[in-house]
Amino acid sequence: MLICAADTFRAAASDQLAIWAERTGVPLIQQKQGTDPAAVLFDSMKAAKARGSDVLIVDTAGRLHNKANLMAELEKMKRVAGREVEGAPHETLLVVDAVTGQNGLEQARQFLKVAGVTGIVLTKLDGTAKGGIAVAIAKELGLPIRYAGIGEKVNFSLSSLLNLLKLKRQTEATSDQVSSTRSVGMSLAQRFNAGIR
Ligand SMILES: Nc1nc2c(ncn2[C@@H]2O[C@H](COP(=O)(O)OP(=O)(O)OP(=O)(O)O)[C@@H](O)[C@H]2O)c(=O)[nH]1
Ligand SMILES: [Mg+2]
Repeated sequence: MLICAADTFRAAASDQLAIWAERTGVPLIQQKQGTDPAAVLFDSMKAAKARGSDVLIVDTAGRLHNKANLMAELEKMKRVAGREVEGAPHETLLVVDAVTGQNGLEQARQFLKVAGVTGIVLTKLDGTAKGGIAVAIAKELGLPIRYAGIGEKVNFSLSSLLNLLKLKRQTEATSDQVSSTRSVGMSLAQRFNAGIR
């Protein structure tokens, strides 16, 4: 697995991601602030191929759906990904904060159109907001809610994740043993359960 820090817009984005990469033991490809995100993506795809990584997770900068140039940047990234690896990006997730109001639906509609979003990540469910907008998006646009964020923790190292999965299979326990979906570990667990590599 490899992480690509393609949020080159916000000064701290790459540094924050580096902390999570370190905590989870996943290598990170980053470049200096202001670099074309499609260029970081290109390098990351080359690196993922060279290292034989099965999964490349790409973090992109948040943007307003009505900023045409920023939406075009996303389109470009999608093109670059598809040129380097057939069928990529295999999944494009839109992160929706649970406190997002009704305009989340319009945002999702635009991101679906431009970036071909395939699923929703609903964050901050540990707060008081219930994230009803994600249900509206899922219903109206037919997008699955793939992950839910309930606070920021790393639950697993890779080895403890594998142990957990073994344990889960033995006990046929349900996924409520796994409490945080924000961590890379949880994504792996879910992918494993779903039979996706
Ligand atoms: N309570 C809570 N806080 C969260 C959760 N996920 C993220 N946060 C916090 O929300 C803030 C924004 O998180 P980021 O990960 O920077 O959000 P982002 O979507 O990447 O933002 P941009 O890329 O700048 O658009 C940070 O202060 C995080 O610590 C969550 O599931 N629960
Ligand atoms: Mg971000």
